[in-house]
Amino acid sequence: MDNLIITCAISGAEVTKQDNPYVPYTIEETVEQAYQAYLAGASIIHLHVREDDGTPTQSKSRYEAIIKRIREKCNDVIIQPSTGGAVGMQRDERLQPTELNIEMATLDCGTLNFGGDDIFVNTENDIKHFAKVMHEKSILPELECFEKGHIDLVLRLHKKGFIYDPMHFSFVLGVNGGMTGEARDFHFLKESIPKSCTYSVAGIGRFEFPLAELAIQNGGHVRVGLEDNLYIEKGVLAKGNQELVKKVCEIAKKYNREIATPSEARQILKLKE
Ligand code: KMH
Ligand code: ZN
Repeated sequence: MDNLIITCAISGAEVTKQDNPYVPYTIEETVEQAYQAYLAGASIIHLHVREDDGTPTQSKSRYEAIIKRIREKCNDVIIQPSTGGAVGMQRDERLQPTELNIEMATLDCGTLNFGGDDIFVNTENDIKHFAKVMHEKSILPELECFEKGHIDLVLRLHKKGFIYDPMHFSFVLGVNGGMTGEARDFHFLKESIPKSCTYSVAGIGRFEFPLAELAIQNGGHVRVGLEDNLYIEKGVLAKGNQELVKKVCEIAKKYNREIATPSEARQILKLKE
C-alpha cells in the first residue's frame, strides 16, 4: 500500500468561530493552522481563505498573501486551493486562485443541495471549463464527488476527453444534500472508480473518523479538518486542525500505514517534484 496522504481542510467557507474558535479568518491564523497541520503530518493543505471578519472570499490577492506566508513556513507542503469557494459564487470568481502558481486545486463534479435553500451549482459546462483551465495550467484537480452520480459524470467526461489522467478523486460524504458516509457508501464509491485512480475520503461531521479508518485499511487517502468536522470526539471541540490530523496518524499507526511526506505525496499523485 502507498503511504497515507493526509489532507487538512483547515477552514472551509461555511464554519465560523461561533462553531469552533479555532476556525481561522486572518492571514496569521490561517498560516498558523496550516503550519500546525503540516507539523502534525498533513502533506496537503486544502485552502479556503476569509476576510478578517470571516467572510469567505476567492480573492486572488488574499490567496497570494496566504500562500506566500505558508510557503515561507513550510515550503514543501502541497497547497490545494478551493475552486468551490462558497455557495453562490460565480465561475471566474471561484477560479481566481488558479491564476497563482499552484500544483493542485479542487474541482467539484456536480450540483447538490447544500442545506436550507442553498444549492451548490456545478453544471456540466462548469466542470468542463474548470477542468480545461486546470489542464492548461498543469494544475492537478482533486475531483470532489459528493455522490455516485458525480463519479459517473467524471468517468463520462474523461472518456470524452474533457477530464485528463491522472485522476485523483475525493469522496466527500455526509453533506446534507449529498450521499451519507456509511461503510457501504465508501465501498460502493471505491468500487466505482478505475483501479488505476487514487482517492481520498472526506467524511463530514460524525463520518470523519470512521471513513478515515476505512480508507486507511483499504489503501485510500484521508482528508480531515475543521471545514469538515469541528469535534475531536463526540461533544468535544477540536483545539485546532492539528488535533484532527494527529488523530488520523494514530489510526494509521494501528494499521501500520506510514504517513506520506509531501515529496512522497507528489510521487503518489504524479505531481512534478
Ligand atoms: N464551500 C463549498 C460550497 C471545494 O472546496 O471545492 C464548496 C467546497 C468545495 O468547499
Ligand atoms: Zn473546500
